[in-house]
Amino acid sequence: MSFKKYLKLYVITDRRLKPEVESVRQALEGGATAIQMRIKDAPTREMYKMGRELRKLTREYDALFFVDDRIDVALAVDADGVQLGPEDMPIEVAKEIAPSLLIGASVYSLEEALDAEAKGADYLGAGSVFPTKTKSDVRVIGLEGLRRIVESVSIPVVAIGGINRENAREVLKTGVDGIAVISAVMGADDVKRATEELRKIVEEVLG
Ligand code: TZP
Ligand code: MG
Repeated sequence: MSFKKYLKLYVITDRRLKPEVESVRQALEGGATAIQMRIKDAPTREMYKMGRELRKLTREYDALFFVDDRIDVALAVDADGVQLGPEDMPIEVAKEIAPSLLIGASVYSLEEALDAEAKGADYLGAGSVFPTKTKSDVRVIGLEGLRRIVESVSIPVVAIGGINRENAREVLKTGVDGIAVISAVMGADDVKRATEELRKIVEEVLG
């Protein structure tokens, strides 16, 4: 699957930590292979405008671009894909509406992972691997929970939740295709450098 190699360092925006455009540029400079625009509670027009800018930037750096939750915004800005959780548009409906988009499913258990794969998800965002302050009320599945998911599905898996440069190696060794991070990159003083460090670890383990 040709998009798989772009999942290895998947960086997600968080405007509570950094404004999107400059932080995404720095993450791309540092070697992010995919960017997800994650904005909760902003007017649709604002998301659309930001999505257009980030789409342009990700093209310049040959990175994939995903939009969280919003299939309409993903389509409007010509994103590569959309990330859908259990409360978002059902995967099978999203595939019908937007056959051109990659569908990433956010899953928090083995059961949800198998269900998302059966419904046609193109890849999984599986977590939360470790406790995280970034998203409230997430279930922590641990490295074992993650490993079970990786072993049970045949679509690519990106690990998410509490991943940083201290624990990235052990996460990558579970057999995932990539790691997704918010605070390890967006919470760093130097976004480019934090991304570079993670990319180095990813290259060491995944090649
Ligand atoms: N989904 C599961 S955990 C999480 C999301 C969006 C938050 C990840 O953020 P961080 O800062 O990398 O732990
Ligand atoms: Mg969602």
